[in-house]
Amino acid sequence: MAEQARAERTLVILKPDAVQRQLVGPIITRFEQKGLRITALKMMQIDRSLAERHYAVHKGKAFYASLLDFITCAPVVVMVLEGHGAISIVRRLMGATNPAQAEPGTIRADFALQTTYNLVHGSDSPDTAAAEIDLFFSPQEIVSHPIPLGPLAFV
Ligand code: 3AN
Repeated sequence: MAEQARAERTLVILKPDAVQRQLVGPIITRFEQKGLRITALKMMQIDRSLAERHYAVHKGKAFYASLLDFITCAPVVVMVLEGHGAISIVRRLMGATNPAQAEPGTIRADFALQTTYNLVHGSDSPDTAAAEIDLFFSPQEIVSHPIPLGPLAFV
């Protein structure tokens, strides 16, 4: 029998370019169609301090300042997605960081042209996911809902 991936939660951010280009719906649709469940969702404006904490790992890199400017320039949509293997599945659906190298069929390949404006963020490991979820959501904002009976029971 094939090994089953563990049910996981991951943080996804639809960045300012996704909101301004009105791609929130199409991007969320891809995650939902895959079978991932939304357990938290909100629109917000990321302030400088939150952006610095979220992107701390990139401090010192050439693109750090422009990354902070961009993520704080306009509203974003943040969400927690849940499902078996959610962390790696979200990253595969997103595609490579540079949209020019992303596989066709991925979000970044299909909707974006350049790395600076690559539409979407997804946590890259279980530890990062836990820390990022904690950064953006209080426990009360995360609404766990069991998989209903019926076709969805198989995802
Ligand atoms: P990913 O979002 O694919 O995990 P990371 O974590 O390496 O990629 O980078 C975080 C974000 O920083 C990217 N989504 C992108 O917006 C920006 N970024 C990464 N590398 C570059 C780069 N070489 N030039 C400009 N922006 C970059």
